[in-house]
Amino acid sequence: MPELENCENEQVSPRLLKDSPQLKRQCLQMRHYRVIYGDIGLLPENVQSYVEENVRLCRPDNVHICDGSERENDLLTYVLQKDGILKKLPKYENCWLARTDPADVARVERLTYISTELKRDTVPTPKNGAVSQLGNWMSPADMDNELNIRFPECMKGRTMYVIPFSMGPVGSPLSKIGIQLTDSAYVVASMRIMTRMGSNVLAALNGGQFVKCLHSVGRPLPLTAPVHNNWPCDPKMTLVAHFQERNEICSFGSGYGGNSLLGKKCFALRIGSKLAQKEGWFAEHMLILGLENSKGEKKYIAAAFPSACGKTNLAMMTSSLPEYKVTCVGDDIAWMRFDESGQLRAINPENGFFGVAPGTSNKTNPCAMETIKSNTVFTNVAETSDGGIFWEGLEKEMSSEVEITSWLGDEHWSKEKSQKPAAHPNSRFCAPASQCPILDSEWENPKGVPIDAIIFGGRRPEGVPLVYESFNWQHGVFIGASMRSEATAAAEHKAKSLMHDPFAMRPFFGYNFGDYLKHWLSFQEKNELNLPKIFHVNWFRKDSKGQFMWPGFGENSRVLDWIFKRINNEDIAQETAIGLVPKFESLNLDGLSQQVDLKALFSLPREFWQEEVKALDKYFDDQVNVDLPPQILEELRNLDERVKKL
Ligand code: OXD
Ligand code: MN
Repeated sequence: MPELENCENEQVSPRLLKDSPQLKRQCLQMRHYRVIYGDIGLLPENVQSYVEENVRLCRPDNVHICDGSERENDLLTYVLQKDGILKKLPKYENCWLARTDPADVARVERLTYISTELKRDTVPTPKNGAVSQLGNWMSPADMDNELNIRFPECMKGRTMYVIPFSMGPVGSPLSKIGIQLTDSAYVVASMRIMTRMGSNVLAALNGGQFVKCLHSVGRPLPLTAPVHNNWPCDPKMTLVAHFQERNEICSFGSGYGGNSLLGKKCFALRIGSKLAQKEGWFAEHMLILGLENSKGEKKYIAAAFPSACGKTNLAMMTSSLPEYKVTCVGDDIAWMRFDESGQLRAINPENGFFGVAPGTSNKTNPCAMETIKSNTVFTNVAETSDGGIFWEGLEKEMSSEVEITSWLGDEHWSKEKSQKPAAHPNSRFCAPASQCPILDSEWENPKGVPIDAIIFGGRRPEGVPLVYESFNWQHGVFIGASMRSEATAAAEHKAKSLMHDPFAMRPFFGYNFGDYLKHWLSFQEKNELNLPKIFHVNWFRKDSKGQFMWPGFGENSRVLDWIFKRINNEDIAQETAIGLVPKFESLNLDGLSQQVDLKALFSLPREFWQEEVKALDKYFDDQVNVDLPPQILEELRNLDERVKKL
């Protein structure tokens, strides 16, 4: 095991410290905690103060300043194995399995808050006292009280890790820097994959501003109650707070994914969307893919789908049309900004994939399977007796000889006899982007990639056609606002219920959704901008027998082909009540793996669309109320008129 650096415990006069910043730095290392890794004196002054302030609050025994090195990673995996949190998966190279407390398995939306002085800056006021579905607000003063119940001494007996990280390529003008303080080594190991983390980030920070990210699992030592699965957490006290006015995130009680890897949803979307509104750009829940045809012509597309709707599969798609090659820039988040020539450009602020494991296989996503063969942390998947992993969807890809141990530790799991799935439905792989075999060559271009189209989509079993294009930007914004999808296991909601999920951002808005819509609409007033075309897709329509009407996965390239040609303004679209759909002969169906009924796939049942208009009207009226921009209402009225004529 690597050597640790030791310091003495010692008390130093506060007056002396005040007089000499240099002495203060040296003495900091010798207070009531030990700096066991790194040199606190080398941190920029503003980072040092942030660390110091929270050391005083959380009282960790040790402080570890992350440098992102291999040596550090070896140390962390050693500690995590010793603590029983990570288990090596010998079948693969440098792959690890973590199993959480079964009470800490997903994002907790109901415990996730945005704090602003004015409630209306966070959420629209719903009609008739209804509860907002567009975010949770708490005043900064009340939130500070909540945090004061939780954070004091919460890291006693533990190590506080200081993680300097960059969202986006280090030094890109589109990137932003955060400092996360956490008492979870699992979080450090995951942040190392999901962000650019380490000493070079501090150099790029160069004394500038950063987003403050404080995280604790909330289980100081010695423990006062048992920990399940060696996974410390405190579900009863879990709280994820965002202070928009001070660019600060505080998360308590959960070690899982979006609750604890604060660069992802908390920073890149909730804090990010507010920064984007202020600074004139977009922080969106979108994948970014490159699409190149056989003539070498290339387009980049950003696509928003709710959690667990196949974003990773689309971002890494193997095209079934041989004339197209898909490349991946990102699978979850896009930061986009118009450049000086009016072209929208996007970066993926992340550095890895935190993908939903179940359903991923060599059939559905061979590139993801290749990506996760090494250097990957798996969480809540099942384990096989030959030292590998298993989840629902891999049945045909493993030998019948091996035994499966479920994520809950059921050692002889079998589909037939076990009541529960082998892997948790929200189990994940966390893998470096650099391992993706189809990673786009421009994915780290500090200027971003040029975006030619934006796609919105969701799981819509009924009524919504395979693809349609908006009439214009404003209509496109309306389509984004109108997104609905079946709930999935990524958060605590019941699967299969149809939820409104505008822009796939419902759990991630960092400010009032009405203002968010105004922000999107404002770009149509800027004539100098080359606004991308906007589309809506639905791979999930079912027939009367409950069968999917479209094969999906690689066959979705046929839809991308149509979108590609529409970006080039080819005359292959026909107008309908809801938007432009393909002239049927323009969809390339050569060699399609399944017979499809195009008429049914594109049908627009009048009753369905009338109900849809009603549901949207009610949703906008109840939930967005007076904050709904009039342009969205105008689009809804226009849709209503067109649907009447169906
Ligand atoms: C995710 C999510 O983890 O959207 O990407 O829940
Ligand atoms: Mn997501």
